[in-house]
Amino acid sequence: MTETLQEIEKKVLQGIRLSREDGIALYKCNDLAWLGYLADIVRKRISGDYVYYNVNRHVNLTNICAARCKFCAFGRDSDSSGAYALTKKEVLDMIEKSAKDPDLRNLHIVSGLHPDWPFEYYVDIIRSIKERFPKLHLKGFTGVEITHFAKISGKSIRQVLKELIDAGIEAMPGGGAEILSDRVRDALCPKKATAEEWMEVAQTAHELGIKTNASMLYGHIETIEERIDHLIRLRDLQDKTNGFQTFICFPFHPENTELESEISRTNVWDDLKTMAISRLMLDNFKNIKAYWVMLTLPIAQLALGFGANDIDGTIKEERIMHAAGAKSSKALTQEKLVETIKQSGRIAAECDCNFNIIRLL
Ligand code: V47
Repeated sequence: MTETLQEIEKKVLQGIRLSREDGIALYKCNDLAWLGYLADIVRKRISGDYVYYNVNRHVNLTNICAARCKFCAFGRDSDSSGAYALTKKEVLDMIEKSAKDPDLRNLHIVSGLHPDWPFEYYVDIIRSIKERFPKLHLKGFTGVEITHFAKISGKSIRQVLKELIDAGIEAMPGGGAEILSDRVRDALCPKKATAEEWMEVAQTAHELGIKTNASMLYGHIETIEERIDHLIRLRDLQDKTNGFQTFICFPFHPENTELESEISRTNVWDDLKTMAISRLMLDNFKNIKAYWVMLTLPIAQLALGFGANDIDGTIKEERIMHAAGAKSSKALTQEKLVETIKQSGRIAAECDCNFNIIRLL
């Protein structure tokens, strides 16, 4: 092992924060077992032996999207085949069906940036869901959607967030962060929130008392340095606000995207390395998610040994990653999730969208 890596190991064992150079050195290291060993030490120290999961349903209100990011296979123009936009009745009926399952607790609401819907439509939908299903916890709208709502309504980000919180939003998902670099965003997703805007939404939400998630979409045109800078930017904001709940790595899935002919799916080595390095760099995040939808269940289970302590939820019907060729199933039973966690020797902790524990298994 090189001297640099030995120094990094010492720092980790002593609980000393890793630098940008350390992060880059970790990416250059191919001793995957060692990376997992270090990440697992930090995982145990920060979050113990619980692995969080939730019984949830994904709600994607529309796939019609004004941004049309190059990495996305879900978004459509309004006149393209497969485009859809749900009415309030359709949304409520869909949730009604899912809510027949008495264990359903959380809704995860992420959608395209519909070019014609007014902000009031979203507020009305959230208020109506909360009125009809008061026991469901609502995690909704990425920083990109919030920025879009501010633009179409002429309101400030703070005002948009206040209205959504007042309507029933209790936490926010981590999507839309992609890579927090203007170079990458200008090339892949120039029509949506800039890195600065995404960060402003997260900070404002935290100031208003709402917890949010954070993510990183990797394995496309970004450099290793940009991945590490992304993690450090999130870590810096977390130092200020402590408002991030969990961090999710999204390995880029190229199928049916504009990048399909140029870029292939990340390999499992990169996925596990990125999981471990995220755990090591984000020393002020309590939770790191192994999103089984993207990783597939066996690799998500393995990632529990590489720093992860959150495995997401039952989902019911996943659309965004499956549009891009995800090979996992579109839903899981609670039993399967619990079994997957327990096989790793850890304790399954069912939680709501704010990581409040509902029960331990
Ligand atoms: O912002 C889109 C990613 C995100 C692709 O907070 C892709 O717990 C890989 O926010 N390959 C939206 N990734 C989904 C999202 C989410 C999902 C699950 C859990 C949570 C959470 C949040 O999906 C987008 C983008 O980063 N994405 N297309 C793709 N082809």
